[in-house]
Amino acid sequence: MNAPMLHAMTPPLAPFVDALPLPSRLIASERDGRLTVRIRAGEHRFHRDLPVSRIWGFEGMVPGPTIEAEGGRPVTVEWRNELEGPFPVVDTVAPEPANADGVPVQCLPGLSDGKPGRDAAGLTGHTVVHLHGGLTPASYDGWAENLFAPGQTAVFHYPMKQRAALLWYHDHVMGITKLDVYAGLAGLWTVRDDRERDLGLPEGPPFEVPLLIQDRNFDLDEQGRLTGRLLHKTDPDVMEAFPPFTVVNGKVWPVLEVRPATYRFRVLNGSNARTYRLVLLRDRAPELERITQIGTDHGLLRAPVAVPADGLVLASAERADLLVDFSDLPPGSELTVLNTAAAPFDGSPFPASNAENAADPEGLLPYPQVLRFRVAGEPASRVSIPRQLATDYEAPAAEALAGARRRAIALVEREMEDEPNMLTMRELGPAADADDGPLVTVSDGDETTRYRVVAAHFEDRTTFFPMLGEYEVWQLINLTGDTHPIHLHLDPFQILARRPIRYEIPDGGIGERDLAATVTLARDPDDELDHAIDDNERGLKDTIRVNPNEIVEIAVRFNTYSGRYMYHCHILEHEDRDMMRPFVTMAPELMPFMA
Ligand SMILES: [Cu+2]
Repeated sequence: MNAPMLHAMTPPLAPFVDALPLPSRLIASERDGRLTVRIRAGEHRFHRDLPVSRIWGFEGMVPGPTIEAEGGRPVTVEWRNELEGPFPVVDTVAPEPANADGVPVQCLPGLSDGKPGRDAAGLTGHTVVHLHGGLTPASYDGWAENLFAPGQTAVFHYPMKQRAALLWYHDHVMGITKLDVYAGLAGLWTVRDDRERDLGLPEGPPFEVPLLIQDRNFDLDEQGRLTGRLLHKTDPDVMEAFPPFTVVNGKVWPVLEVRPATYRFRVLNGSNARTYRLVLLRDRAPELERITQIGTDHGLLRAPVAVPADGLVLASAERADLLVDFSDLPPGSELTVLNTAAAPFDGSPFPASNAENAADPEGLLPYPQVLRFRVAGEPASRVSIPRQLATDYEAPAAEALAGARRRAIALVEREMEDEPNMLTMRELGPAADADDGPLVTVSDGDETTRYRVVAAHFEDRTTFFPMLGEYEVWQLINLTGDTHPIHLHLDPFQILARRPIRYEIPDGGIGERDLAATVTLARDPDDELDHAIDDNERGLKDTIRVNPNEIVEIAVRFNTYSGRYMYHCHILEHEDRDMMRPFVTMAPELMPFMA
């Protein structure tokens, strides 16, 4: 089938017919900071024309309730695992990447001749909850191996000593986060504070609206009708699931009625793997100038920024706090949010002016629709956007970083026979002069640094022991063809640089543990990326995109709690297949006692 035919795929569900649901709210201050959340099986309708789906959700809902907390006011959550089987998602690997017509199977509902995975069907409901973006003591951070079984309860204390931000909580079980989150185990968590309130931004309904964006697929019955049964489908070429239906707050392609006013959207990409590049269109033309971004992962930016000219890019787990101005629009106006990012995402640009033509089944983006706004009702006041937002952080000064410990991590994809590829983070340590084993060298033209791999798998020994209060510079070296959103638990970090690289990996250079690679800090002639830091990335981040042919440098400083934490790629299929490593934050006075 040729490309124009592929462009003509008709969605099997009508877009923009369901109203955007607003997740229920659990306001901690109304319950003296003590919350109980039951984790349970439930039923959910993802679209008007779909049968009800079985899900696993917090309070049995998709998404779970939005927990609203106040900075500095601790919240205790009793997470009660009341899950019961059977596991609601059918997991499959289709035997071929495309069907007989050449349509990639990931663009289609149904099993595509894949067998329902028995391992997933056997899951009984072990879970562990992580609050993403939370400054949380290690015991309550949701270590991926510290599971609680159905019938067990975990009481987690969240000090909430942190700035106002949009966080989210989700399952984090070793090896099956991709399945548990896909089944519905995710919810939003906002932290508010007076500093943010003083800015007079919309807070709560109707003008502050959370948008949790995910992608889902569904099974078919023998007559080829959608059953509503959740389907996690991958294929022999693509080990991540990129389902065709975009779901916002639990509905496929919903519509939100807005008044002619300024709205504040708190956006989270909660998808397993898909990166979105969001473009707002009216009358088929982009109107990105309606959008002002005021915040990122860990809250307010120092000053408002425009979104990038191609659109707002959000990889898995990234957040954006947006003000969108509808105030000049007559009733009946319609604006549509489209996604222009093909999958797997590799950072390639796509002009917003061409967003209407973003459908790209080959790029596993058969339906670019995300959400529609319909203007109705009485005008309301326009929000004047403060020119200064946050004053409580600055870019780290050069002096502060001069003596900082530097760490290097190579992101590596290892091709496997007859099973999905393995992705790992190879922690690199200095190679001895005499060391001629497999080495990673990084040269900038003048100087060459020689490394060898000191840890490759989650269960390898810990090599990162950052000291509380001290800056470190972490270098993330991407030696794969895709963009990886790298997430650090605990404190936020700031991006320092994106540097173009070219690299060579000799045949057999990616071993089970070893790695041989020659990295040069210079642009590859075939490289089309600009490797720029977007304005909206110059805030407090906890998840950063590392594009192909790129080193990202981040300034990391853990200030809060000592203990064992994780950092990982937030593509859930990657973190489950070993793209995750531990680190232990250390109180300085304990260092002399470390062997
Ligand atoms: Cu990844």
